[in-house]
Amino acid sequence: MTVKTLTIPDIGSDASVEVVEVSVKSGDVVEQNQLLIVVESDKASVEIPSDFAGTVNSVDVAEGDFVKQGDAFLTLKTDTSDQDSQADAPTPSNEQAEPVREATPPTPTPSVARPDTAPSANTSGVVYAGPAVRKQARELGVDLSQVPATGVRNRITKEDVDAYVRQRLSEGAQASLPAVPEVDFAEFGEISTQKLNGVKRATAKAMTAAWLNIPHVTHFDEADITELEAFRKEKNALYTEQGIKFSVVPFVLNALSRALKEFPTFNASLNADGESLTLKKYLHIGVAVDTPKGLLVPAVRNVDALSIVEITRQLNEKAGLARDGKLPLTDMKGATFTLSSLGGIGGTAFTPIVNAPEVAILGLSRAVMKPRWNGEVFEPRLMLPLSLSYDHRVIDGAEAARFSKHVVELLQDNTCWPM
Ligand code: CAO
Repeated sequence: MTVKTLTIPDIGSDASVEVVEVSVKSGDVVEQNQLLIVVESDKASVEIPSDFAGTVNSVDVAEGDFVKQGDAFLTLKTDTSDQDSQADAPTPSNEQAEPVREATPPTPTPSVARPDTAPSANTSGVVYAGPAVRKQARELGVDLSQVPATGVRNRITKEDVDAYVRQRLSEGAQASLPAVPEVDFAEFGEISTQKLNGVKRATAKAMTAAWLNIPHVTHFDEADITELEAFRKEKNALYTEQGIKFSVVPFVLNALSRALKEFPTFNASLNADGESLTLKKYLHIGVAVDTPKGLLVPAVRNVDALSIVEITRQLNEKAGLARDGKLPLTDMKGATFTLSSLGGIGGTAFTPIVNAPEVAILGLSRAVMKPRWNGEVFEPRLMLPLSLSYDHRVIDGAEAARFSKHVVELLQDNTCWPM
């Protein structure tokens, strides 16, 4: 039995380097090539394995110490004679001392899965990983004992940590979103495939995010727009020569701008901490436009400062650009509330999805004549269906009912349209 003093080999640097990991303690039985300590310069980590098999007699460095080439760091009791050792031991070669990302690994304990088996979580409790990997794991909050190792002799590599994080994330996503069954439709008849264009893909992404993040409630209401309809027709006749034709939409935009001033939480966004709102003092209302490529939502800016004629002009211009595929991206940014009108097409009500990070959206369906009881008789009145979807984290049902009622009242008041 001889006691050998192990010294720091050539680590490619004359400067002192820090001991960042001591993997053995006095009394440990180590095998040849088993990792003893790891040192780290500002450029790389170097793992220093044992040149011999034996029992650790003393560890003469601790984490945080600084060492340089030639410094003694450990003594080892070994059966190998000096002669044998010269023949058997890997001389402190460049290969070992060379800075490595994942250098020569230690021999695994028998309970650790062999690298040629499928990677599985480490059940031995012994984790073999270099400091860079440990740092990465600390930053990502990863428990290295859970990471299946694929490195040489069961060392955990950076790629192993990445793969583990990816797997956990996908498991998490799957856990919160059960998969829809995949069906081979061709089994049941002829099919064809249609690729979704960019607009539809972007809409799908935004709608999924909004649907998953926002607890939606939709509040339904009706506005009696009989008087407004008469007013609109009258104005249409007056403005025909100027080439302007009003639909109900600009009137609703104006009514909304006034209602949003009264109810600022509808013109807000919930902050990422979920504990505060950003209230916007500007009123840019996005208007959903049906285009050949899909749904685009240009914003009509500062609606509160615009007349009905100006709103109509802006809306026509932006809807035209959207339909021609020429709407600048900037025109689709910055909306604080959205209006989606399906009134020109049909339907009695729908449940629009809030355009996050906005907190509410108003849907319009087709106005129809309905019999309304006036206290004495039924009267034919033109009723406009409103569908107000809102983020229930921000807006209470009663608040939504009040907001909706206020919009209805504004639409029924024909005295204050700024033409
Ligand atoms: N009730 C009855 N008639 C209505 C109406 C309503 N609520 N809204 C519009 N109309 C009438 C208009 O007066 C017009 O009639 P005329 O042809 O007799 O003049 C006709 O329907 C077509 O109107 P329009 O849709 O062309 O114009 P608009 O100003 O009402 O709407 C716009 C503009 C951009 C909102 C609309 O064209 C559009 O693209 N709507 C689709 C929005 C959409 O896809 N939403 C779904 C998004 S998912 O939430």
